[in-house]
Amino acid sequence: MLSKLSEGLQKFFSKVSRAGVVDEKFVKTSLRDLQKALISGDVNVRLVLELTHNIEARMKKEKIPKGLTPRQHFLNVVYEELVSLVGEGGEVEIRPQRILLVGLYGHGKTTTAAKLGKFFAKRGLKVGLITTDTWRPAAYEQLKQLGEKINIPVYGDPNSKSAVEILKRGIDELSGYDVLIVDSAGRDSLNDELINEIREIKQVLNPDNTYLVMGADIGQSAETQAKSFNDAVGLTGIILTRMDSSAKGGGALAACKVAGVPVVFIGTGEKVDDLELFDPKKFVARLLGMPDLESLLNKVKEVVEENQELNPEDILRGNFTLKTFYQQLEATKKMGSLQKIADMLGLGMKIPKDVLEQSEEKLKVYKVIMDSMTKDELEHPEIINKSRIDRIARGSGRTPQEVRELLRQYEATKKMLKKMKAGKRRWGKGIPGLPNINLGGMNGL
Ligand SMILES: Nc1nc2c(ncn2[C@@H]2O[C@H](COP(=O)(O)OP(=O)(O)OP(=O)(O)O)[C@@H](O)[C@H]2O)c(=O)[nH]1
Ligand SMILES: [Mg+2]
Repeated sequence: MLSKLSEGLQKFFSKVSRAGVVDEKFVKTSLRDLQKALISGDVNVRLVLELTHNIEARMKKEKIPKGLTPRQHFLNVVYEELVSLVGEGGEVEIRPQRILLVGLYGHGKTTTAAKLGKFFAKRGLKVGLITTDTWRPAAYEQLKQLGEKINIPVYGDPNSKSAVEILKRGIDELSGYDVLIVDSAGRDSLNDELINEIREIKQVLNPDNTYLVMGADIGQSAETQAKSFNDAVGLTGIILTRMDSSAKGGGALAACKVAGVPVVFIGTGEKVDDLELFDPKKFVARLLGMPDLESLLNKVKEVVEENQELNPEDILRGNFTLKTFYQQLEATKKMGSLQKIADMLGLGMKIPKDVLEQSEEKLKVYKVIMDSMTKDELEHPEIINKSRIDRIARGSGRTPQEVRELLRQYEATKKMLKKMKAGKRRWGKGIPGLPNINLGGMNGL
């Protein structure tokens, strides 16, 4: 979906991830890439400038939250601003209701009527479809066929010329149904004839929701179209179709936000299942190629809150014991798979599967070994001699070599921290609250 915009955004994110220093100058120059990506997605230039201005202002004004690196803070701000650019999403209630679909020719009303029907039917509601389209030849036939595919009754009358008459009869015919979805006729433009027809339909139907069905390929012109339909007939939401095949979806979404009408669903293909509730956070995260971004950000926050003593600065200043190392591993585990963390940090790297498995396996082994250590040993690893190694190995059911390897890893990490303390390495890519652990070639995580 929106592959070009997505590509541009991902390029921007990976550039940020690779940057040595994320300072004011870097923020300014890298935002130019973000602007290019958005403009190529037909996002209105004024909105793009506003967005990047907001990001710059927030970077200047806001203090970096405890536990986040400047890079993570920057990515987070960009993510939040992108979410707000594409809108707020709408509310869809799963309850009996009447829905009217309106829109211009060929934007996807009929297809969407069937998709919506399936959406509510899947959620246990009894759905009926009505077509009042007396303009398009074979409009009834088209919806009828779709209805048969999804087992939903369709009312229409190809011989009648009166939308309102058909509608009245349809409502009678489908009186026991929970959800009625009305597919109305389109026109080339929003002319008086169409406005009057929709108003008459609304009077008879008294819909709970009136959705404008609009193809995402109109990009930023969605603003005018949404505004004029809203002014003329009143809308409760927008369904943006063809998000799968248009490069301008980003622009269309931002335009709907400006028009002040929420996008409630997006159409993502020609099939009856290709309809999604529009969730701006999920949408942006997916555009960025990081579907779990939101939940990971939350988890990182939780972990940072729970592990105040794991604040990098404190660790740099104070004691890095095996106990701290152990807490690190626990925190890492809580955050989920290493690949997810790498994705979240925008490292843009694919961790080879064998390394990944080995590393996660290793984490488990280390944890088991440390569970067999005494408090004293965890706090003062230097007291662990050969006989203690043997005892720990026996207690944990692991080999003395593995215990030694853990101690070596701990020593290596400790050394690295010392170096960082001496300012030889910049603190940059660490997981919030977690010093870099050397995990079988995964330095830098
Ligand atoms: N790729 C893609 N195609 C879609 C989507 N929604 C609708 N279409 C296609 O768009 C074309 C027009 O769809 P219709 O549902 O007939 O549009 P309409 O608004 O009812 O058209 P009129 O009745 O002429 O006003 C069809 O070929 C659909 O398959 C979508 O989300 N993605
Ligand atoms: Mg139609």
